[in-house]
Amino acid sequence: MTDIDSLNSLEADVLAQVAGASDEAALEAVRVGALGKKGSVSEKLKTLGAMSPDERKTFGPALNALRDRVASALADKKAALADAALEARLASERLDVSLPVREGGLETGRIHPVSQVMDELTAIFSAMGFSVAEGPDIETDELNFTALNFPVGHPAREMHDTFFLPEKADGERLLLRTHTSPVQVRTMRSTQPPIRVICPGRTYRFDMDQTHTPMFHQVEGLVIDKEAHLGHLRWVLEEFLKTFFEVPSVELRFRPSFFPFTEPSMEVDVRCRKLPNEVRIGEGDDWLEILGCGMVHPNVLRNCGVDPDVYQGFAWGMGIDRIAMLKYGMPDLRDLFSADARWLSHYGFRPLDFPTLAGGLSS
Ligand code: 2U9
Repeated sequence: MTDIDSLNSLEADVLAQVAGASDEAALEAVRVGALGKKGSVSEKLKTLGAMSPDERKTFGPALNALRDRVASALADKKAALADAALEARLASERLDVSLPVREGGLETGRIHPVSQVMDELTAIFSAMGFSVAEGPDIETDELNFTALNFPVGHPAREMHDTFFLPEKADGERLLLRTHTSPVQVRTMRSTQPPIRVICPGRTYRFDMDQTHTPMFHQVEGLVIDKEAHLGHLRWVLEEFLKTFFEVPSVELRFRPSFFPFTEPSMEVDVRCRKLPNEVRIGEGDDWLEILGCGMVHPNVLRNCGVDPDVYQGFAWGMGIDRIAMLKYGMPDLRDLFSADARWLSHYGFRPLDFPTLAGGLSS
């Protein structure tokens, strides 16, 4: 039996439940309990069908109004709960942006001098129009030796003290590259000249003493063009060494040498002053061997798909670890690879001080 009193008490009961709901889940339960399919208000609305027309005239509008008031109370409470939840989240996630920055990786982390020198090489040679190429540490005998004009069985292969990997099922023996030259071979085979490229990276030789580690870093450069000649090579090397060592001038001395991949081949000394604890480049009466270079051998050009009757080129190579030690005054090569955090915090570079020609390479 429906009467106005029972409707009033139903409404009071539901509104009290709405008011008492403490979170969105509880409020949803109240909504289902009142307005859901079998909710208390919905059940009342269903009784309208069985009423006489007179009763319906009274209770129809009363019930609909009740349902609307309950729905609007639910909506208001939902909005209030959402506001309260947001306020609570804002309060709990409050950040004081004026607090000093906590010391993190940028303060304590350091860039290894070898990485720094590689970044410096990239900055210097990019400004001269070179790009940087990389290749895998594990290479084929063909790319590391044969393409570079090392005849099979030639003693020069032995001189490289190569680390070979175990022989594969097909008899091929891969190796750890003994120089970055295979990268230039790959570049020549995939790129139309003119080519200007530097190839920095890790290299490996079975050698370990005061001045050799089994893994070391090299950078090699290659220029291939119709008229690339030794005059260009000399200019490139002088410009590089001046910029790298941050001195106004350098003097170079070219001595004849031999490499299978270049003809003629030369070793290059730079004028320096050898002091007890440092070597100063660009002054003094001493000479320091710093790199090797030459004109790319016609056999190498042919092996790399370049016509030696049309193109010629020059190449050079040097040890990155050695020039890093020279520039930054690190006395022992082995320290570079000892992973000593104290050594790195002393000799390392701040991560955001990226070397640029305009900003100063090492400042
Ligand atoms: C291709 C053609 C020519 C790269 C060159 C040298 C001379 C050289 C040594 C210096 C010190 C290696 O780290 S080290 O022991 N390198 O003297 N390297 S010319 O010539 C190339 C390379 C690739 C296709």
